Amino acid sequence: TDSTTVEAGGGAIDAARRAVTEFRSLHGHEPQVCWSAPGRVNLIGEHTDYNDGFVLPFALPHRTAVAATAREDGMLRMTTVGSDGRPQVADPVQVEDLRPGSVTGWAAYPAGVAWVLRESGFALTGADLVVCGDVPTGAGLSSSAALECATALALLDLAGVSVAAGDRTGGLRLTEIARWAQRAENDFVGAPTGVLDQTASLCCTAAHVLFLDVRSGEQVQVPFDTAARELAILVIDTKTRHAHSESGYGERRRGCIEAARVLGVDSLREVATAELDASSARLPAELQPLLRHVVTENDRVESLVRLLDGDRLDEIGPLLTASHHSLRDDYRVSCTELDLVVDTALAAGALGARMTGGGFGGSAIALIRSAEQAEIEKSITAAFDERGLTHPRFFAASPSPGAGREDVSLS
Ligand code: GAF
Repeated sequence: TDSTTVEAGGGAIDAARRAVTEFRSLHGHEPQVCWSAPGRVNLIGEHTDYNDGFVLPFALPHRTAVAATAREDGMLRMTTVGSDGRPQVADPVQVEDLRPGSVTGWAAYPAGVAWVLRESGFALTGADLVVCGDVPTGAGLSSSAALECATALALLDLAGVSVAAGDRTGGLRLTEIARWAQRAENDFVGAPTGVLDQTASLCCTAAHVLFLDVRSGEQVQVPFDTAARELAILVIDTKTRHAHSESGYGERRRGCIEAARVLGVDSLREVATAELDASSARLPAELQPLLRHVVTENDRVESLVRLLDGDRLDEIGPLLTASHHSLRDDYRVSCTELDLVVDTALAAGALGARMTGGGFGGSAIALIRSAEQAEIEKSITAAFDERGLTHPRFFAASPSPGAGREDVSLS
């Protein structure tokens, strides 16, 4: 089998056109609204979001679109249509009957969003939703956040909340919507994730990475133009997801909460670099590496932003690699496949490489010279071959627009 190079995502128009077309053929009429939202990669700042720290994601060109029409009977009907064209219809459910755990599988994400919005006081009268998209699933590229965010925006639009592109949305800030989408994932689906993925999906803009300070909510759009330097971010999906990924994530998160408790701070974000050694000495041995990762990772995000501000994008590679080593050795959320991608990419000429997202499988990114993309992909595929591992999937990604409303007449 050959290594797979997937096309960069078809983008907003493709996902939306498919969702609108499928909606029409399933329901026999036009949808009232269609919204789409992207997946993301995180350039740096991993496992810092739930420690109130810094993250630096950008949106992928791959998107999930939700075409929707309001219903009057309180019923939520959800259908997803995969690239094979086959619709998967979830069991219809009354919005007022939604409870955490009452919907499972892919439909738990849109149902969870409907539940949160209703709990937050929005009058939802039911809806027909049709979901289409091309964000790779199970690859650590935030397909769930894309689905949550597109659903939230579509349901709010149907509820008459004016939601426009940009940061102010008829009194609703995108950051507020991100918190609801996160709550859907935390409390309805039951995954204890931070707010990185939802904020990225909603607030990222084309040609920028998004600096987010989770504690203050401050956001800065930082220009990130790899093409101008003949560089690229190569995304490598290892197509693996280790069974303990969810329990491992929860354990790390609980470890950070415990470390903050012992140190008497609200979050590990409060520990300054200069206090690292003294603070570490007050922790039990097993919590010390967690603290070290969080403090040094926040530092790396700030250093990387300083390099970008100074127009020194070609110098960020070592920070990416240092982040990977910290996640591998201190935070211990990497795995054989991710380490193999990173080591092989670096040996083949990448300027820097790291796992991205939660870890325990999923995807890595590498900063590469564009001209070397094919060679680097070949080396990684050969390394996987040698170990009898499934071939990874590759694509080069540049920062793409965040969530937005689609024209339903476009198809
Ligand atoms: C996952 C989570 F969803 C994010 O909130 C974040 O914690 C990330 O892992 C690690 O940085 O994507």
